[in-house]
Amino acid sequence: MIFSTVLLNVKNKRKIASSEYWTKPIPRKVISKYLAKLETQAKVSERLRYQPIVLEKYKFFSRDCGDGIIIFVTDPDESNEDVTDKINRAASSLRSILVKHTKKYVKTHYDQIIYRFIKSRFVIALVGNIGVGKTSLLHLLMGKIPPETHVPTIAVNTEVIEEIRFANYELVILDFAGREAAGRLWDFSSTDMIFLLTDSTLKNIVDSKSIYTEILSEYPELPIILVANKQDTPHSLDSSVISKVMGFDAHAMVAIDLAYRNSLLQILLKALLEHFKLDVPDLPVEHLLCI
Ligand SMILES: Nc1nc2c(ncn2[C@@H]2O[C@H](COP(=O)(O)OP(=O)(O)O)[C@@H](O)[C@H]2O)c(=O)[nH]1
Ligand SMILES: [Mg+2]
Repeated sequence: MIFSTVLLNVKNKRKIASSEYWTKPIPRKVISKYLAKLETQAKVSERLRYQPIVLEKYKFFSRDCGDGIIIFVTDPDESNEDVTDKINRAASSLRSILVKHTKKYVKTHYDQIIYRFIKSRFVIALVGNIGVGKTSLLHLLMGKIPPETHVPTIAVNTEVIEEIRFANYELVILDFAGREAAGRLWDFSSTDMIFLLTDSTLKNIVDSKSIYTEILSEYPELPIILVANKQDTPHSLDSSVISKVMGFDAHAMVAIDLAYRNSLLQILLKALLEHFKLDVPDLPVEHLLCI
Protein backbone atom coordinates (compact mmCIF):
# COMPACT_ATOMS: atom_id res chain seq x y z
CA MET A 1 0.00 0.00 0.00
CA ILE A 2 1.16 3.53 -0.75
CA PHE A 3 0.65 5.64 2.39
CA SER A 4 1.61 9.01 0.99
CA THR A 5 3.64 10.97 -1.53
CA VAL A 6 5.70 14.12 -1.00
CA LEU A 7 7.07 16.55 -3.57
CA LEU A 8 10.05 18.54 -2.29
CA ASN A 9 11.93 21.49 -3.69
CA VAL A 10 15.27 20.02 -4.77
CA LYS A 11 17.34 23.03 -3.54
CA ASN A 12 16.04 23.71 -0.04
CA LYS A 13 14.17 20.39 0.52
CA ARG A 14 11.02 22.32 1.46
CA LYS A 15 7.70 20.68 0.75
CA ILE A 16 5.87 21.80 -2.39
CA ALA A 17 2.92 19.44 -1.98
CA SER A 18 1.93 16.09 -0.52
CA SER A 19 -0.89 13.57 -0.69
CA GLU A 20 -2.15 11.12 1.92
CA TYR A 21 -3.95 7.82 1.34
CA TRP A 22 -3.85 6.24 4.76
CA THR A 23 -4.61 7.41 8.27
CA LYS A 24 -1.68 9.54 9.43
CA PRO A 25 0.75 11.81 7.60
CA ILE A 26 4.37 10.62 7.68
CA PRO A 27 6.23 12.65 10.38
CA ARG A 28 8.56 15.29 8.93
CA LYS A 29 11.33 13.95 11.20
CA VAL A 30 11.20 10.55 9.48
CA ILE A 31 11.33 12.20 6.05
CA SER A 32 14.39 14.21 7.07
CA LYS A 33 16.03 11.04 8.34
CA TYR A 34 15.29 9.39 5.01
CA LEU A 35 16.79 12.30 3.04
CA ALA A 36 19.98 12.11 5.12
CA LYS A 37 20.23 8.38 4.51
CA LEU A 38 19.57 8.83 0.80
CA GLU A 39 22.42 11.32 0.54
CA THR A 40 24.85 8.94 2.27
CA GLN A 41 23.71 6.11 0.04
CA ALA A 42 24.12 8.16 -3.15
CA LYS A 43 27.64 9.16 -2.09
CA VAL A 44 28.64 5.52 -1.77
CA SER A 45 27.46 4.73 -5.27
CA GLU A 46 25.32 6.53 -7.82
CA ARG A 47 23.62 3.20 -8.52
CA LEU A 48 22.26 3.16 -4.95
CA ARG A 49 20.51 6.52 -5.37
CA TYR A 50 17.33 4.85 -6.61
CA GLN A 51 17.29 1.92 -4.20
CA PRO A 52 14.29 1.91 -1.85
CA ILE A 53 15.13 2.44 1.84
CA VAL A 54 13.23 0.94 4.78
CA LEU A 55 13.10 3.24 7.81
CA GLU A 56 10.99 2.73 10.94
CA LYS A 57 7.68 1.24 9.67
CA TYR A 58 7.94 2.68 6.17
CA LYS A 59 9.60 2.06 2.84
CA PHE A 60 10.77 5.09 0.85
CA PHE A 61 11.25 5.50 -2.88
CA SER A 62 12.36 8.72 -4.56
CA ARG A 63 13.23 10.21 -7.94
CA ASP A 64 14.53 13.55 -9.11
CA CYS A 65 12.11 15.42 -11.33
CA GLY A 66 13.77 18.64 -12.44
CA ASP A 67 13.31 21.26 -9.71
CA GLY A 68 11.66 18.71 -7.49
CA ILE A 69 12.24 15.43 -5.76
CA ILE A 70 9.27 13.09 -5.54
CA ILE A 71 9.01 10.61 -2.66
CA PHE A 72 6.60 7.69 -2.30
CA VAL A 73 6.13 6.25 1.19
CA THR A 74 4.74 2.71 1.36
CA ASP A 75 4.37 -0.11 3.83
CA PRO A 76 7.55 -2.22 4.07
CA ASP A 77 5.91 -5.20 2.30
CA GLU A 78 5.01 -3.28 -0.85
CA SER A 79 6.48 -4.71 -4.05
CA ASN A 80 9.52 -2.74 -5.28
CA GLU A 81 8.73 -3.50 -8.89
CA ASP A 82 5.23 -2.08 -8.79
CA VAL A 83 6.18 1.12 -6.93
CA THR A 84 9.28 1.64 -9.08
CA ASP A 85 7.13 1.58 -12.18
CA LYS A 86 4.66 4.03 -10.63
CA ILE A 87 7.25 6.50 -9.33
CA ASN A 88 9.16 6.46 -12.64
CA ARG A 89 6.03 7.43 -14.51
CA ALA A 90 5.09 10.06 -11.90
CA ALA A 91 8.59 11.59 -11.97
CA SER A 92 8.60 11.82 -15.74
CA SER A 93 5.22 13.55 -15.77
CA LEU A 94 6.15 15.91 -12.89
CA ARG A 95 9.38 16.85 -14.64
CA SER A 96 7.52 18.22 -17.66
CA ILE A 97 4.79 19.82 -15.53
CA LEU A 98 7.42 21.64 -13.40
CA VAL A 99 9.00 23.04 -16.58
CA LYS A 100 5.70 24.37 -17.93
CA HIS A 101 3.97 25.52 -14.73
CA THR A 102 4.67 27.41 -11.52
CA LYS A 103 5.15 25.57 -8.22
CA LYS A 104 1.92 27.20 -7.04
CA TYR A 105 0.06 25.55 -9.92
CA VAL A 106 1.58 22.16 -9.07
CA LYS A 107 0.66 22.61 -5.38
CA THR A 108 -2.97 23.41 -6.26
CA HIS A 109 -3.38 20.52 -8.71
CA TYR A 110 -1.11 18.02 -7.00
CA ASP A 111 -3.82 15.54 -5.92
CA GLN A 112 -5.16 15.12 -9.45
CA ILE A 113 -1.68 15.03 -10.99
CA ILE A 114 -0.42 12.28 -8.69
CA TYR A 115 -3.53 10.11 -8.25
CA ARG A 116 -3.40 8.39 -11.63
CA PHE A 117 0.15 7.22 -10.89
CA ILE A 118 -0.46 5.86 -7.41
CA LYS A 119 -3.79 4.09 -7.87
CA SER A 120 -4.00 0.29 -7.96
CA ARG A 121 -6.84 -2.16 -8.50
CA PHE A 122 -7.97 -4.71 -5.93
CA VAL A 123 -10.45 -7.25 -7.29
CA ILE A 124 -13.02 -8.92 -5.06
CA ALA A 125 -15.20 -11.69 -6.50
CA LEU A 126 -18.62 -12.57 -5.09
CA VAL A 127 -18.99 -16.32 -5.48
CA GLY A 128 -21.63 -18.92 -4.58
CA ASN A 129 -24.48 -20.94 -5.99
CA ILE A 130 -27.25 -19.30 -7.94
CA GLY A 131 -29.82 -17.51 -5.76
CA VAL A 132 -27.72 -17.28 -2.57
CA GLY A 133 -27.82 -13.46 -2.65
CA LYS A 134 -24.66 -12.26 -4.40
CA THR A 135 -26.36 -9.50 -6.39
CA SER A 136 -28.33 -8.50 -3.29
CA LEU A 137 -25.07 -8.30 -1.30
CA LEU A 138 -23.52 -6.03 -3.92
CA HIS A 139 -26.56 -3.75 -3.73
CA LEU A 140 -26.33 -3.71 0.06
CA LEU A 141 -22.64 -2.82 -0.09
CA MET A 142 -23.35 0.10 -2.39
CA GLY A 143 -26.19 1.22 -0.09
CA LYS A 144 -28.88 0.64 -2.70
CA ILE A 145 -32.22 -0.98 -1.93
CA PRO A 146 -31.74 -4.66 -2.76
CA PRO A 147 -33.96 -6.05 -5.56
CA GLU A 148 -36.86 -8.16 -4.31
CA THR A 149 -37.02 -10.49 -7.26
CA HIS A 150 -34.33 -12.82 -8.40
CA VAL A 151 -32.77 -11.83 -11.73
CA PRO A 152 -30.18 -14.52 -12.37
CA THR A 153 -26.77 -13.21 -13.35
CA ILE A 154 -26.07 -15.09 -16.56
CA ALA A 155 -22.69 -13.81 -17.70
CA VAL A 156 -19.64 -15.89 -16.90
CA ASN A 157 -18.23 -13.05 -14.88
CA THR A 158 -17.81 -9.30 -14.51
CA GLU A 159 -21.57 -8.85 -14.74
CA VAL A 160 -21.54 -5.95 -12.32
CA ILE A 161 -18.47 -3.93 -11.42
CA GLU A 162 -18.61 -1.28 -8.75
CA GLU A 163 -15.72 0.78 -7.47
CA ILE A 164 -14.91 1.61 -3.88
CA ARG A 165 -11.80 3.51 -2.75
CA PHE A 166 -9.61 2.04 -0.01
CA ALA A 167 -6.34 3.97 0.46
CA ASN A 168 -4.64 4.01 -2.96
CA TYR A 169 -6.73 1.03 -4.12
CA GLU A 170 -9.85 1.01 -6.22
CA LEU A 171 -11.82 -2.03 -5.14
CA VAL A 172 -13.49 -3.69 -8.08
CA ILE A 173 -16.33 -5.97 -7.06
CA LEU A 174 -17.21 -8.72 -9.53
CA ASP A 175 -20.63 -10.27 -9.15
CA PHE A 176 -19.96 -13.69 -10.65
CA ALA A 177 -22.67 -15.84 -12.14
CA GLY A 178 -23.55 -19.06 -10.32
CA ARG A 179 -21.46 -22.08 -11.20
CA GLU A 180 -24.34 -23.68 -13.10
CA ALA A 181 -24.21 -20.79 -15.56
CA ALA A 182 -20.44 -20.73 -15.82
CA GLY A 183 -20.35 -24.51 -16.25
CA ARG A 184 -16.87 -24.83 -14.73
CA LEU A 185 -14.70 -23.38 -12.01
CA TRP A 186 -14.33 -19.64 -12.37
CA ASP A 187 -11.08 -18.02 -13.45
CA PHE A 188 -9.66 -16.21 -10.45
CA SER A 189 -6.23 -15.42 -11.87
CA SER A 190 -6.87 -11.66 -11.58
CA THR A 191 -8.84 -11.86 -8.32
CA ASP A 192 -7.32 -10.67 -5.04
CA MET A 193 -10.02 -11.81 -2.60
CA ILE A 194 -13.18 -13.92 -2.65
CA PHE A 195 -16.43 -13.44 -0.79
CA LEU A 196 -18.02 -16.90 -0.77
CA LEU A 197 -21.74 -16.71 -0.12
CA THR A 198 -23.91 -19.48 1.14
CA ASP A 199 -27.57 -19.30 2.05
CA SER A 200 -28.02 -20.90 5.43
CA THR A 201 -29.54 -24.24 4.39
CA LEU A 202 -27.62 -27.45 4.99
CA LYS A 203 -27.73 -28.38 1.29
CA ASN A 204 -26.21 -25.09 0.24
CA ILE A 205 -23.57 -25.20 2.97
CA VAL A 206 -22.44 -28.62 1.73
CA ASP A 207 -22.26 -27.20 -1.82
CA SER A 208 -20.32 -24.18 -0.59
CA LYS A 209 -17.86 -26.45 1.17
CA SER A 210 -17.13 -28.20 -2.11
CA ILE A 211 -16.75 -24.84 -3.91
CA TYR A 212 -14.37 -23.78 -1.13
CA THR A 213 -12.28 -26.95 -1.45
CA GLU A 214 -12.11 -26.56 -5.22
CA ILE A 215 -11.01 -22.91 -5.06
CA LEU A 216 -8.47 -23.70 -2.37
CA SER A 217 -6.86 -26.50 -4.37
CA GLU A 218 -6.43 -24.29 -7.43
CA TYR A 219 -5.76 -20.93 -5.70
CA PRO A 220 -4.23 -21.77 -2.31
CA GLU A 221 -3.08 -18.18 -1.66
CA LEU A 222 -6.41 -16.49 -2.30
CA PRO A 223 -8.11 -15.13 0.86
CA ILE A 224 -11.70 -16.41 1.14
CA ILE A 225 -14.28 -14.64 3.31
CA LEU A 226 -17.36 -16.73 4.11
CA VAL A 227 -20.77 -15.05 4.33
CA ALA A 228 -23.76 -16.97 5.75
CA ASN A 229 -26.62 -15.15 4.05
CA LYS A 230 -30.41 -15.38 4.52
CA GLN A 231 -30.08 -15.61 8.30
CA ASP A 232 -33.66 -14.27 8.47
CA THR A 233 -35.25 -17.25 6.73
CA PRO A 234 -37.09 -19.90 8.77
CA HIS A 235 -34.94 -22.94 9.65
CA SER A 236 -31.73 -21.14 8.65
CA LEU A 237 -28.72 -22.62 10.41
CA ASP A 238 -26.94 -20.34 12.83
CA SER A 239 -23.67 -18.84 11.55
CA SER A 240 -21.76 -20.51 14.41
CA VAL A 241 -22.97 -23.93 13.20
CA ILE A 242 -22.00 -22.98 9.63
CA SER A 243 -18.52 -21.98 10.85
CA LYS A 244 -18.15 -25.43 12.43
CA VAL A 245 -19.23 -27.27 9.27
CA MET A 246 -16.99 -25.15 7.04
CA GLY A 247 -14.02 -25.16 9.40
CA PHE A 248 -13.59 -21.37 9.41
CA ASP A 249 -15.51 -18.22 10.38
CA ALA A 250 -18.87 -17.57 8.73
CA HIS A 251 -20.23 -14.02 8.91
CA ALA A 252 -23.98 -13.77 9.56
CA MET A 253 -25.79 -11.71 6.93
CA VAL A 254 -29.21 -10.66 5.62
CA ALA A 255 -28.40 -9.12 2.23
CA ILE A 256 -31.90 -7.69 1.70
CA ASP A 257 -31.89 -5.75 4.99
CA LEU A 258 -30.19 -2.33 4.93
CA ALA A 259 -29.64 -2.62 8.69
CA TYR A 260 -26.89 -5.14 7.86
CA ARG A 261 -24.92 -2.69 5.73
CA ASN A 262 -22.65 -1.51 8.50
CA SER A 263 -21.85 -5.05 9.49
CA LEU A 264 -20.99 -5.84 5.85
CA LEU A 265 -18.68 -2.80 5.67
CA GLN A 266 -16.95 -3.95 8.87
CA ILE A 267 -16.44 -7.46 7.44
CA LEU A 268 -14.93 -6.00 4.26
CA LEU A 269 -12.72 -3.57 6.16
CA LYS A 270 -11.45 -6.25 8.55
CA ALA A 271 -10.64 -8.55 5.61
CA LEU A 272 -8.68 -5.75 3.88
CA LEU A 273 -6.77 -4.77 7.01
CA GLU A 274 -5.79 -8.39 7.55
CA HIS A 275 -4.79 -8.81 3.94
CA PHE A 276 -2.59 -5.69 3.95
CA LYS A 277 -1.34 -6.51 7.48
CA LEU A 278 -2.45 -3.12 8.81
CA ASP A 279 -3.44 -2.18 12.35
CA VAL A 280 -7.09 -1.45 12.98
CA PRO A 281 -7.24 2.35 12.96
CA ASP A 282 -9.46 4.13 15.42
CA LEU A 283 -11.54 5.75 12.68
CA PRO A 284 -15.10 5.27 11.44
CA VAL A 285 -15.45 2.90 8.50
CA GLU A 286 -16.63 5.72 6.16
CA HIS A 287 -13.19 7.35 6.52
CA LEU A 288 -11.44 4.24 5.30
CA LEU A 289 -13.79 2.95 2.62
CA CYS A 290 -15.05 5.58 0.20
CA ILE A 291 -18.16 4.33 -1.60
N1 LIG B 1 -35.07 -13.65 2.90
C1 LIG B 1 -33.96 -13.33 2.25
N2 LIG B 1 -33.94 -13.28 0.90
C2 LIG B 1 -32.78 -12.93 0.28
C3 LIG B 1 -31.61 -12.58 1.01
N3 LIG B 1 -30.65 -12.28 0.11
C4 LIG B 1 -31.18 -12.41 -1.12
N4 LIG B 1 -32.47 -12.81 -1.03
C5 LIG B 1 -33.40 -13.07 -2.11
O1 LIG B 1 -32.93 -14.23 -2.80
C6 LIG B 1 -33.16 -14.11 -4.18
C7 LIG B 1 -31.85 -14.28 -4.95
O2 LIG B 1 -30.98 -13.20 -4.67
P1 LIG B 1 -29.85 -12.70 -5.69
O3 LIG B 1 -29.11 -11.63 -4.99
O4 LIG B 1 -30.43 -12.37 -7.01
O5 LIG B 1 -28.97 -14.04 -5.81
P2 LIG B 1 -27.70 -14.36 -6.74
O6 LIG B 1 -28.16 -15.31 -7.80
O7 LIG B 1 -26.73 -15.02 -5.84
O8 LIG B 1 -27.20 -13.07 -7.29
C8 LIG B 1 -33.83 -12.75 -4.40
O9 LIG B 1 -35.22 -12.96 -4.45
C9 LIG B 1 -33.44 -11.97 -3.15
O10 LIG B 1 -34.42 -11.00 -2.81
C10 LIG B 1 -31.66 -12.63 2.45
O11 LIG B 1 -30.70 -12.37 3.17
N5 LIG B 1 -32.86 -13.00 3.01
MG1 LIG C 1 -26.95 -12.49 -9.28
